[in-house]
Amino acid sequence: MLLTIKTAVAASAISVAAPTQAAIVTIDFESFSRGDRVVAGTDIGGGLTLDRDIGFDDRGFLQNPPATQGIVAFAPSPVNFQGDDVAGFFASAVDFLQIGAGDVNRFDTDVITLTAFDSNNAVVGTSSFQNNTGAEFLTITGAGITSFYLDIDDIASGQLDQNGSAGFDNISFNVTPVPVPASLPLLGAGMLAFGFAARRRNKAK
Ligand SMILES: [Ca+2]
Ligand SMILES: [Ca+2]
Ligand SMILES: [Ca+2]
Ligand SMILES: [Ca+2]
Repeated sequence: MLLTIKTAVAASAISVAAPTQAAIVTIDFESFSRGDRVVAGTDIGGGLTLDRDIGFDDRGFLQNPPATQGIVAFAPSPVNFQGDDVAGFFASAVDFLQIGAGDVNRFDTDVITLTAFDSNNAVVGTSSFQNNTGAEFLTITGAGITSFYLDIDDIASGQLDQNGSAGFDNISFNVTPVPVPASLPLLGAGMLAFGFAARRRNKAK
């Protein structure tokens, strides 16, 4: 009997430890051209969709390598053609998110904040910068990220302008390995408890 229990525990432990592949996805938009449009809700790579249409530019206004380079995406709005806020949604949770955002190292001062949320819309992490020198990388690490909001603002005439102007590029994320079904570790724990109970019964005899 005890042997059977041990075998079951060992089998479930092997299943838990089975290697699962992390999948790093990087989106640099180089397959697009200026003038292209991607409509809201399209999978732009790795199961990432955005809440609004995006356009692309390669004329340098939005480029500050390495954070943004080559073809750079932006979310045009009626107020600000050259890039406003954008939200993203992941088909599967990620535990690492990095986005390059900003524009060329002149013109205005940009205030850019990336916030990552879990499936309950709780904040997993934030990353932000303010500068007039160019695009930077925003990076968030944390389990269970299923969406993000990239808030792009400008400081114009000393006032924070909610209608920012900046692009985004080089989105990287790590799709969290699919966890082993919860029933397996639970089964193992259950078997262990059963085993202890059996041993206690044997001792009592
Ligand atoms: Ca690019
Ligand atoms: Ca700027
Ligand atoms: Ca904004
Ligand atoms: Ca700007």
